[in-house]
Amino acid sequence: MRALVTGFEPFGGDRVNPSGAALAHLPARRGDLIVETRLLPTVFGRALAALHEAVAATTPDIVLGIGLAGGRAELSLERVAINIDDARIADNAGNQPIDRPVVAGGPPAYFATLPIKAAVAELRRDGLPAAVSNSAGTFVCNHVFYGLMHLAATASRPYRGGFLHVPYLPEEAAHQAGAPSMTLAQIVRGIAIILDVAAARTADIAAAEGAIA
Ligand code: PCA
Repeated sequence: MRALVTGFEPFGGDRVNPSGAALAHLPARRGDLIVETRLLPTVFGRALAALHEAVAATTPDIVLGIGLAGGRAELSLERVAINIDDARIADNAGNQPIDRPVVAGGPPAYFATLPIKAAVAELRRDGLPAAVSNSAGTFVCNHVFYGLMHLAATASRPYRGGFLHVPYLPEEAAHQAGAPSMTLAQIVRGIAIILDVAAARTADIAAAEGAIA
């Protein structure tokens, strides 16, 4: 089984993006799961093009997008991706789309198909603050989340998809009074736990469907 995990470049004046920084620390393999990683540009359109390329190259069973949500205190498993680009700030190429669809003619929304409740329970059991979130925003993260779910729904080779928003690293929060933070080691541990839960559930479903022996 293969997982594709994506993170983002820094944006909005931050020096580091924990979602991108975490990628280098993920193991290439966890049990039977092969873990592929890709850093995406924080740019509308280009991020999705890079995601499509990565999915074609890695043929994943699981796709987990990851991004920074500065100000959040918990690892946030996103429940829903919406078909809207509505940027409060410019992306890294100066684009600032307002009220535009991610995919013209696409459905209004997609739900994550990774086991988000089970993942949150496991993260909390491990002592990591975690929650289900009902909005991934309307910036590049939601754009990629919607795009990855749309691709899963329309591609010839479907996969289970989801999105994780992570808090600031302490070194970034140190410059934002009152902002909560989480260490890179905790974020990396959290991602590994989410992948374990997703892989176990995906294997159960595949076995039940007779897709694998
Ligand atoms: N967070 C932004 C985009 C890139 C990232 O890491 C977001 O939440 O949309």
